[in-house]
Amino acid sequence: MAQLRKRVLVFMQLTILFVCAVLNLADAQGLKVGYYEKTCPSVEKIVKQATAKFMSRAPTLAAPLLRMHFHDCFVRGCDGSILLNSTKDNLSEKDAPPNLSLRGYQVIDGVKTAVESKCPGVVSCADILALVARDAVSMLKGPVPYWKVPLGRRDGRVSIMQDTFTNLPPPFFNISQLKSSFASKGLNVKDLVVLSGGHTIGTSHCSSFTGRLYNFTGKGDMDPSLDSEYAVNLKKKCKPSDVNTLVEMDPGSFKTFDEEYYTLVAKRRGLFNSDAALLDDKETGDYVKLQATTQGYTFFKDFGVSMVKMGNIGVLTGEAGEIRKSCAFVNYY
Ligand code: HEM
Ligand SMILES: *[C@@H]1O[C@H](CO)[C@@H](O)[C@H](O)[C@H]1NC(C)=O
Ligand SMILES: *[C@@H]1O[C@H](CO)[C@@H](O)[C@H](O)[C@H]1NC(C)=O
Ligand SMILES: *[C@@H]1O[C@H](CO)[C@@H](O)[C@H](O)[C@H]1NC(C)=O
Ligand SMILES: *[C@@H]1O[C@H](CO)[C@@H](O)[C@H](O)[C@H]1NC(C)=O
Ligand SMILES: CC(=O)N[C@H]1CO[C@H](CO)[C@@H](O)[C@@H]1O
Repeated sequence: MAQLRKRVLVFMQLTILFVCAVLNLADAQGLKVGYYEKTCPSVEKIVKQATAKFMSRAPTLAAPLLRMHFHDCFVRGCDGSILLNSTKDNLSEKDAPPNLSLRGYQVIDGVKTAVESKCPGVVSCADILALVARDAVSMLKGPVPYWKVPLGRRDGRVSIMQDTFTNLPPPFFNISQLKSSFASKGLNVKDLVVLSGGHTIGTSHCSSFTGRLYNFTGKGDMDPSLDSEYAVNLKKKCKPSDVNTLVEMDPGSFKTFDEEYYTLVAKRRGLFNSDAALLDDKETGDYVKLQATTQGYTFFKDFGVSMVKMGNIGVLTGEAGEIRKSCAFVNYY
């Protein structure tokens, strides 16, 4: 009897150890909601108020701010490296061609200043960017997704322009290239189709997709996977070598965070090859079709889940990195 009790006890201890190990693993990144509870309890309020000020003046900033967080996370992890300015020796991520349409750095700097005035040297720029991306989206008109942002990221000290070429998926990627790009960041096929839904807001330069309209295979042709009526409209807006014109990615509702993106992709009206490619895989294709209909609509909830996963990519925690004083520059010691 005593032996049985002992065995049960050992079993329970092992179980507890195992559960702790699993929890620990899940928490290995160390980010948590409310991370600044003791050190800067009002941080979320300050960020929200400061972001709201910018958003009330320029609501279209939500799209580039969301995209900025994506670009930060895919290059060297979510460490604020996208925010660093070039130095005399190094060109930084900011100055890479894929940044062409990134804007809103002044929002991050403004929010950082507001946070610093209350809690100097405590909150990282990487965390501020993650919060601003969420807040800017949640301030758009209409129903919007909302998610809790785990915090505790530290800022990196390195930003190299070339890193963007190898880490950011370009708009001409096909489905297998997209899947492996996301997999290399620890994101799965569902995250790919869900996060692509970010293209429900914002605008694109013609140059990101004119390859589909003119000379697609070098025979003066157009991408056959693009709806021809839509292609005619796009050709009216974008001449072959146009690099300046902006078009709405989700025409008619590019300011609204809705499921229209999936409706368009399902109708072969996705703007980039990477959008259209979502129809070339069973899992992503099924998801597109499901979100395009009202039954089974889970986009908002899914988006929050995948944003949290994206926000965990390669984060610096603990003693790694630093808390930048100014988001555009590493600290000077
Ligand atoms: C799946 C791979 C992706 C590719 C290939 C891609 C590519 C692009 C390209 C080429 C643009 C237009 C840039 C321009 O010409 O101005 C763009 C815009 C945008 N992307 Fe993506 N993207 C991807 C994933 C994402 C993700 C994960 C998000 C966020 C969750 C995102 C959010 C946005 C937003 C909001 C814009 C509009 C920006 C603006 O209005 O300035 N994209 N994307
Ligand atoms: C840092 O870069 C941003 C955006 O490229 C620019 O607007 C700003 O003036 C730069 N700051 C300094 C001090 O050079
Ligand atoms: C500058 O570039 C070098 C080599 O690419 C890199 O090792 C260094 O960390 C970079 N410095 C910054 C501040 O990004
Ligand atoms: C995607 O592109 C790569 C590289 O060009 C190619 O090897 C692969 O076969 C393509 N996959 C699909 C599904 O088209
Ligand atoms: C189309 O592409 C082919 C092959 O790259 C090139 O030889 C031709 O000049 C291009 N035509 C136009 C109109 O750009
Ligand atoms: C906002 C910003 O920093 N844009 C830069 C993007 O990169 C180009 C060079 O490719 C710079 O000229 C822009 O200033």
